[in-house]
Amino acid sequence: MVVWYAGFITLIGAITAIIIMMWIASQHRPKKQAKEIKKKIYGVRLWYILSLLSVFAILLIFTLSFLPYYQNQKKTPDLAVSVIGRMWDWQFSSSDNASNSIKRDSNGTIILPLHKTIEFQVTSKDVNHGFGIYHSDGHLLAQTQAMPGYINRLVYTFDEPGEYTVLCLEYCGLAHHMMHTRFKVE
Ligand SMILES: [Cu+2]
Repeated sequence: MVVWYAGFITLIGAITAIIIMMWIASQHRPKKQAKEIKKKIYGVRLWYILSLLSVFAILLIFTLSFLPYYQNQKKTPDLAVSVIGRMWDWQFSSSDNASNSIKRDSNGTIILPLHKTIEFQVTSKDVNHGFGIYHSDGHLLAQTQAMPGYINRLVYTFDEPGEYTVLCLEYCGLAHHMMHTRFKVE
Protein backbone atom coordinates (compact mmCIF):
# COMPACT_ATOMS: atom_id res chain seq x y z
CA MET A 1 0.00 0.00 0.00
CA VAL A 2 2.81 2.43 0.95
CA VAL A 3 4.59 1.59 -2.32
CA TRP A 4 1.38 2.33 -4.21
CA TYR A 5 1.02 5.74 -2.50
CA ALA A 6 4.69 6.57 -3.14
CA GLY A 7 4.27 5.66 -6.80
CA PHE A 8 1.13 7.77 -7.07
CA ILE A 9 2.79 10.82 -5.48
CA THR A 10 5.83 10.40 -7.79
CA LEU A 11 3.50 10.23 -10.81
CA ILE A 12 1.63 13.39 -9.76
CA GLY A 13 4.99 15.14 -9.20
CA ALA A 14 6.25 14.09 -12.64
CA ILE A 15 3.05 15.25 -14.36
CA THR A 16 3.24 18.60 -12.51
CA ALA A 17 6.89 19.04 -13.60
CA ILE A 18 5.96 18.29 -17.23
CA ILE A 19 3.08 20.81 -17.11
CA ILE A 20 5.39 23.48 -15.65
CA MET A 21 8.05 22.81 -18.32
CA MET A 22 5.45 22.96 -21.10
CA TRP A 23 4.14 26.22 -19.68
CA ILE A 24 7.69 27.64 -19.56
CA ALA A 25 8.26 26.57 -23.18
CA SER A 26 5.00 28.25 -24.24
CA GLN A 27 6.08 31.50 -22.58
CA HIS A 28 8.89 32.13 -25.07
CA ARG A 29 9.09 35.92 -25.46
CA PRO A 30 11.61 38.58 -26.55
CA LYS A 31 14.40 39.48 -24.09
CA LYS A 32 12.58 42.38 -22.49
CA GLN A 33 9.77 40.20 -21.32
CA ALA A 34 12.16 37.42 -20.31
CA LYS A 35 13.17 39.24 -17.17
CA GLU A 36 9.59 39.53 -16.03
CA ILE A 37 8.84 35.91 -16.73
CA LYS A 38 11.99 34.89 -14.89
CA LYS A 39 10.83 36.78 -11.84
CA LYS A 40 7.43 35.12 -12.07
CA ILE A 41 8.93 31.63 -12.36
CA TYR A 42 11.28 32.23 -9.44
CA GLY A 43 8.24 33.27 -7.42
CA VAL A 44 6.42 30.05 -8.35
CA ARG A 45 9.54 28.04 -7.48
CA LEU A 46 9.81 29.70 -4.09
CA TRP A 47 6.18 28.89 -3.26
CA TYR A 48 6.66 25.34 -4.49
CA ILE A 49 9.69 24.84 -2.22
CA LEU A 50 7.94 26.46 0.76
CA SER A 51 4.84 24.29 0.33
CA LEU A 52 6.98 21.14 0.00
CA LEU A 53 8.92 22.09 3.13
CA SER A 54 5.72 22.66 5.09
CA VAL A 55 4.31 19.28 3.97
CA PHE A 56 7.54 17.56 5.09
CA ALA A 57 7.56 19.47 8.37
CA ILE A 58 3.97 18.42 9.13
CA LEU A 59 4.72 14.78 8.23
CA LEU A 60 7.82 14.90 10.43
CA ILE A 61 5.94 16.31 13.41
CA PHE A 62 3.23 13.66 13.15
CA THR A 63 5.52 10.67 12.61
CA LEU A 64 8.56 11.45 14.81
CA SER A 65 6.67 10.51 17.96
CA PHE A 66 6.24 6.94 16.67
CA LEU A 67 9.98 6.29 16.76
CA PRO A 68 11.26 3.66 17.38
CA TYR A 69 8.63 2.08 15.14
CA TYR A 70 8.86 -1.46 16.54
CA GLN A 71 7.51 -0.22 19.89
CA ASN A 72 4.41 1.09 18.16
CA GLN A 73 3.55 -2.11 16.39
CA LYS A 74 0.20 -3.12 17.77
CA LYS A 75 0.91 -6.80 17.42
CA THR A 76 2.80 -8.10 20.41
CA PRO A 77 5.15 -10.85 19.28
CA ASP A 78 4.07 -14.45 19.84
CA LEU A 79 7.64 -15.51 20.35
CA ALA A 80 10.82 -13.68 21.27
CA VAL A 81 14.09 -15.18 20.09
CA SER A 82 17.43 -13.99 21.34
CA VAL A 83 20.15 -13.99 18.65
CA ILE A 84 23.80 -13.43 19.50
CA GLY A 85 26.31 -12.95 16.72
CA ARG A 86 29.99 -13.55 17.37
CA MET A 87 33.02 -14.38 15.26
CA TRP A 88 31.89 -16.49 13.44
CA ASP A 89 28.55 -17.99 14.24
CA TRP A 90 25.02 -17.27 15.39
CA GLN A 91 23.53 -18.42 18.70
CA PHE A 92 19.77 -18.67 19.04
CA SER A 93 18.00 -18.99 22.37
CA SER A 94 14.62 -18.26 23.82
CA SER A 95 14.12 -14.83 25.33
CA ASP A 96 10.98 -15.97 27.15
CA ASN A 97 10.63 -18.32 30.05
CA ALA A 98 11.62 -21.98 29.79
CA SER A 99 8.12 -23.19 28.91
CA ASN A 100 8.39 -21.19 25.70
CA SER A 101 11.83 -22.46 24.77
CA ILE A 102 12.85 -22.87 21.14
CA LYS A 103 12.06 -26.18 19.48
CA ARG A 104 14.77 -28.16 17.73
CA ASP A 105 14.57 -31.23 15.53
CA SER A 106 16.62 -34.40 16.09
CA ASN A 107 19.60 -32.82 14.26
CA GLY A 108 19.52 -29.78 16.53
CA THR A 109 18.13 -27.47 13.82
CA ILE A 110 15.95 -24.72 15.25
CA ILE A 111 12.26 -24.87 14.39
CA LEU A 112 10.30 -21.63 14.41
CA PRO A 113 6.51 -21.50 14.19
CA LEU A 114 4.59 -20.66 11.02
CA HIS A 115 2.21 -17.64 10.91
CA LYS A 116 3.44 -16.38 14.30
CA THR A 117 4.93 -12.97 14.95
CA ILE A 118 8.53 -13.54 15.94
CA GLU A 119 10.72 -10.88 17.47
CA PHE A 120 14.43 -11.51 16.94
CA GLN A 121 16.39 -9.66 19.62
CA VAL A 122 19.74 -9.33 17.93
CA THR A 123 23.05 -8.40 19.52
CA SER A 124 26.74 -9.19 19.18
CA LYS A 125 29.43 -10.41 21.55
CA ASP A 126 32.36 -8.84 19.72
CA VAL A 127 32.15 -6.69 16.59
CA ASN A 128 29.34 -5.49 14.34
CA HIS A 129 27.66 -8.22 12.31
CA GLY A 130 24.70 -8.12 9.97
CA PHE A 131 21.83 -10.50 10.71
CA GLY A 132 20.12 -11.35 7.43
CA ILE A 133 17.35 -13.92 6.97
CA TYR A 134 17.20 -15.48 3.51
CA HIS A 135 14.46 -17.46 1.82
CA SER A 136 15.59 -20.78 0.30
CA ASP A 137 15.33 -19.17 -3.18
CA GLY A 138 18.02 -16.66 -2.18
CA HIS A 139 15.83 -13.62 -1.43
CA LEU A 140 16.72 -11.48 1.56
CA LEU A 141 13.58 -11.30 3.72
CA ALA A 142 14.63 -9.23 6.71
CA GLN A 143 17.81 -7.90 8.22
CA THR A 144 19.19 -5.86 11.08
CA GLN A 145 22.56 -5.02 12.56
CA ALA A 146 24.04 -7.13 15.35
CA MET A 147 25.87 -4.61 17.51
CA PRO A 148 27.79 -5.17 20.74
CA GLY A 149 26.06 -3.65 23.78
CA TYR A 150 22.83 -3.01 21.91
CA ILE A 151 19.74 -5.08 21.12
CA ASN A 152 18.09 -4.56 17.75
CA ARG A 153 14.56 -5.92 17.44
CA LEU A 154 13.55 -7.47 14.16
CA VAL A 155 9.90 -8.51 13.93
CA TYR A 156 8.98 -10.99 11.23
CA THR A 157 6.15 -13.42 10.47
CA PHE A 158 6.92 -16.44 8.31
CA ASP A 159 4.00 -17.38 6.08
CA GLU A 160 5.78 -20.12 4.21
CA PRO A 161 7.08 -23.33 5.73
CA GLY A 162 10.59 -24.37 4.78
CA GLU A 163 14.24 -23.90 5.50
CA TYR A 164 15.68 -20.42 5.95
CA THR A 165 19.29 -19.33 6.01
CA VAL A 166 20.92 -16.69 8.18
CA LEU A 167 23.95 -14.97 6.68
CA CYS A 168 26.21 -12.29 8.12
CA LEU A 169 25.81 -9.08 6.09
CA GLU A 170 28.70 -7.14 7.59
CA TYR A 171 32.31 -8.03 6.87
CA CYS A 172 33.58 -9.09 10.30
CA GLY A 173 36.90 -10.78 9.74
CA LEU A 174 38.64 -13.72 8.09
CA ALA A 175 35.84 -16.26 8.41
CA HIS A 176 32.98 -13.85 7.73
CA HIS A 177 31.82 -15.99 4.80
CA MET A 178 31.49 -18.97 7.16
CA MET A 179 29.16 -17.12 9.49
CA HIS A 180 25.84 -18.66 8.56
CA THR A 181 23.20 -20.88 10.08
CA ARG A 182 19.83 -22.32 9.18
CA PHE A 183 16.46 -22.79 10.78
CA LYS A 184 13.21 -24.40 9.80
CA VAL A 185 9.74 -22.94 9.84
CA GLU A 186 6.84 -25.32 10.23
CU1 LIG B 1 30.38 -11.08 9.04
